[in-house]
Amino acid sequence: MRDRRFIAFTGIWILAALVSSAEDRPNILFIFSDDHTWQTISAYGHPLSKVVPTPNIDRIGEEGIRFDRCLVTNSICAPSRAVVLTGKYSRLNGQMNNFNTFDGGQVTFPKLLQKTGYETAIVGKWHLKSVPTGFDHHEVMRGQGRYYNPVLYTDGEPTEYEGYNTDVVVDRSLKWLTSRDSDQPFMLMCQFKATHGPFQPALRHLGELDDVTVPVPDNFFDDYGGRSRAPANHNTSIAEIMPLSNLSLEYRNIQGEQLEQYRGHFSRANKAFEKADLQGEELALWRYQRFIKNFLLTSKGIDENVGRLLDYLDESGLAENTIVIYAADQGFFLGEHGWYDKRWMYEECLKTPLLVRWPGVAQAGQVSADIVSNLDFAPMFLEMAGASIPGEIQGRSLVPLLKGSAPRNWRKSFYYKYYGERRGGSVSEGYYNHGVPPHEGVAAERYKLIHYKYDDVDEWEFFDHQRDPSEMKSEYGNPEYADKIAYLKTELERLKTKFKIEN
Ligand SMILES: [Ca+2]
Repeated sequence: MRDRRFIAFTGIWILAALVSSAEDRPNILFIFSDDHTWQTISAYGHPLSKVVPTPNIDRIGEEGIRFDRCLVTNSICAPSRAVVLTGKYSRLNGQMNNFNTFDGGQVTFPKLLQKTGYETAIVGKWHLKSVPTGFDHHEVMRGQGRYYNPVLYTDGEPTEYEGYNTDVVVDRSLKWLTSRDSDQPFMLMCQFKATHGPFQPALRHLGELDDVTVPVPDNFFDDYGGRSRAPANHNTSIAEIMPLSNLSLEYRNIQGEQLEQYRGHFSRANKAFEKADLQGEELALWRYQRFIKNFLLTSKGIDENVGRLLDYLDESGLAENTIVIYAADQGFFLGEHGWYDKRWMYEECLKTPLLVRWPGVAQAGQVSADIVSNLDFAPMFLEMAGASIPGEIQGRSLVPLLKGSAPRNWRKSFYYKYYGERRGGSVSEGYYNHGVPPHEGVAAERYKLIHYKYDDVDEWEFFDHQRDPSEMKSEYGNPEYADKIAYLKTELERLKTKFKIEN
């Protein structure tokens, strides 16, 4: 009798524990932006971010942890999104460039979260061409989407929303959060088009920086000496290449009062420019100011909307049991080396912002200098949700780091590969999109080795970040570094074997 009572009691206790753990599992709000590089997020302390601070995004890190060296495996939009979803390198998930269509049949972390009892949703930018899989609800743009009056698709059905893209994405995210009727925990991916080019701020922010001169990076007028041939053959120059559409107008889908407001702002700017009759370096600097102001004000729209999401969590009582993650798909050049765009293995776009708040688990105010990656996001989400992590996932969960320290065997070196994009027929043989050729390399804590091997080029670069944080002079060939270079070459081969990167 006693035994039976004990068994019944134990059964009830186990059942209660299971129910309780299901209820206690944290919600996950993953806020993900596009090209919103760390230099513009004031938590990272870069001079550019002082012009337009981001107090709401900063708050996530202040109340949780800021990762100072989160590196992407392939610094470009669609591939980064595929790495986030799968926890695998581009070669293994098949999304090597922006032209592929993502194979939505493969294992992704949203699918695994669904299986473990999470309600999942994605709102905003998707950029992977195939229909999103693993989500109970999706409302996504096609391709890049547009900044003003965007169209979101659910199961192929379009709906146009009046307003500014970043505002609309949060309107729709809040709509989903407030109207959901479920006892399950949620995982919401709120994904902004901003700050992707053409850099277009909300109309309310136009003109806010007209009287400001934004600081110019020291290496804006880079001559590309002392490195391989690759950076000298770039096609991402703000001074010469950047299309005017990135600098000024896109009237599409703007009408009436909106159009007048937009046109008025840019015609004032254009008149000032025409009057000045600028040439050479002055013209380059004018183009830089025009670009950076639009970029920073587009960033401002993100920060305001992150504030709306955090306010909602506070007001609804969800904040205590909701993990908030802020990240971008990769970093971006903001005039360093004279460039805009990404793709290169240089630090500006190799590194992406990552801030995580997890009340009661991640102590507030932490800063991590460990090498982490977008490869680690999928296993991190799975561990947060109490789901098991499949062996095929190549990243490592960041949960131990969130709890205060990295495991002793945490990575000290990191493999990177950009595959290059050739647009069939539209450009001459040998031309790579934005002039960025295929390259791979290894980033370590202090040193970085890059290998450019394409067409008739076979060149290496080696940088010492302690002496040369801006990566202006390759030390490859400097005998002082011979042992470091040899070590990183060994690491390159070891990591390629480990991650099954055949070419
Ligand atoms: Ca991007």
